[in-house]
Amino acid sequence: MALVEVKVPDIGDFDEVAVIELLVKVGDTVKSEQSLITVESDKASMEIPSSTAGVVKELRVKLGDKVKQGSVVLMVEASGEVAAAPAATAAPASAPAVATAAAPAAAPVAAPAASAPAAIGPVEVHIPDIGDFKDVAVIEIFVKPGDAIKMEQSLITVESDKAAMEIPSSAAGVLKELKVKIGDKVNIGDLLAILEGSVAAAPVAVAASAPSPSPAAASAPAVVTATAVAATTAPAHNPGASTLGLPHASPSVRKFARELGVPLEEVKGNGPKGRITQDDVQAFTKSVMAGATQTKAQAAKAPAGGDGAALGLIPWPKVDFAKFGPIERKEMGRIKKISGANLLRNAIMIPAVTNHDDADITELEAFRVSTNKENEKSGVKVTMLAFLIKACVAALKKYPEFNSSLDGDSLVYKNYWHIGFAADTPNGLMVPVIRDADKKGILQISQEMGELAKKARDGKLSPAEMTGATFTISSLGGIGGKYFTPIINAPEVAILGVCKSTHEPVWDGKQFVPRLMLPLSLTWDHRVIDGAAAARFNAYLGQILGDFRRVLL
Ligand code: CAO
Repeated sequence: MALVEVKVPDIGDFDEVAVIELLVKVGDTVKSEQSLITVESDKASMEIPSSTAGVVKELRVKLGDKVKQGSVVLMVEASGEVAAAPAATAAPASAPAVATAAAPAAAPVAAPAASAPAAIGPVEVHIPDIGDFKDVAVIEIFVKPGDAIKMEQSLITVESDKAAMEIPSSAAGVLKELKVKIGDKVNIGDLLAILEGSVAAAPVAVAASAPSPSPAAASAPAVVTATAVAATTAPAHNPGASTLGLPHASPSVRKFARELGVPLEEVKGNGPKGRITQDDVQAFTKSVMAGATQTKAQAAKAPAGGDGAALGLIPWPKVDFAKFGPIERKEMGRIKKISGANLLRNAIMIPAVTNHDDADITELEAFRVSTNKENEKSGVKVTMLAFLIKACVAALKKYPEFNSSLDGDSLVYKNYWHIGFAADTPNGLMVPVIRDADKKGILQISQEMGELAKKARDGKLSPAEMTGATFTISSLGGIGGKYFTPIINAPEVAILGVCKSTHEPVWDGKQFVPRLMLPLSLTWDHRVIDGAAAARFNAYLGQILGDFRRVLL
């Protein structure tokens, strides 16, 4: 198979355009017409397609290189398939395939009618010669009626499937009317805008070639054609910054973002000189889907206090409480606001189910009381929660999906067991984390819990002490209650709620006997965990709490 040079085709009057993206690497199999690199001038970026199918053997350009028509882009071991257009010319290496079509004509086009240099009054701006483009879509509009438009100022962006380009105004004035809207398909000569109130500063060449307006035509709008994108007077484009607030991305990335509904202007570019790549768009989408990022549109739809508009719900009731009696208004604390937002997201986004069960802790409580008596002098008090943490670690090891997290379509199983516990503090709910609870004994866990709970109440927990939990326990055992439905602490997939143990009559096969029963409420994410697994988890937890020796098995 022959090695074929793939060259930059005819890209219009562009000279020395920069390579800003490499879309293939050595070893890749490319199809004919597949985009190989993206190049960019000061006003347009375009993808250079391959005129040959085959395997990439060598890349002859790198990021930042300047290329022009005829520059060798890469070497392909050709498989025989040749682009349709180039095949006709039998010049596979440098055929002007799509890139030629993508290349906007640089030269101003003669105006079809008068364009006097000093014409004052309405001025029509038309779509210039934009190469072989036909029916290109308007994808961005930068101006609105009433805007003062400068000569060369970009009015709109049009895009084909391979290139995007800005169409600048060839006249200065106030925009009276814009004749296109997003999604419109435009062609050379289409009326783009009407300006008025200023001098129609059409390119001299155009004006000079235009016939003098006849007296009859004097009051009619002067007609100029916008210069094409490669106007030499246009300010140099800084790829690191956005153009007129436009995000810096190639046409294919823009198209990709548009298909996903991603607002490109909110995506941080990690490509060369801050360019937004397809990976950036994907990462942004992932982050939004995971709830870690909110788009501006989402934020606007969900005002503080969450009126449910984003969910299509009826508005939150607005009540003048003072009408019914005296009131006092207090701003919610910072922690309550933060935890509130998290709880709301978790409650809405997680298909959560709660299983309730009871564990017989008669013997365990007796053991705990005697241990505390023995250890009275140590100052460390063993609480039921410490046993619960240890028991949960054993259950999490037996049922690892409870110790996992969802990441897109994948489940991340964690081989560490960091257990968070909800702590009630004067400032609101906090969740300190006991790290590596599997490696710690009950006494150490009790001691750490005491220290962390105190730090939480004193508002001294560090972020590191509140992150990384794989499972959380919320114990209301010291307060009361029977069962409740705790909200999962995302990205965890389950949480155990514990209430106050009480003596209850339990049938032992012959008679009812008083046993100390601990109410357990396990909430789990139904996307990850099935009801049967949850029931098994609770049952196993109950067995361990009933006889802690099972942990050793
Ligand atoms: N059943 C019966 N008694 C229990 C019990 C249970 N499940 N759990 C604890 N107790 C008892 C303890 O033995 C202790 O009694 P003594 O003082 O007689 O020994 C008493 O209740 C107080 O315990 P505690 O609450 O101080 O200690 P703890 O280890 O159980 O809990 C902590 C520590 C930090 C979790 C707890 O103080 C706390 O903040 N709990 C609230 C958690 C919360 O707000 N959850 C809701 C989250 S959702 O909004």
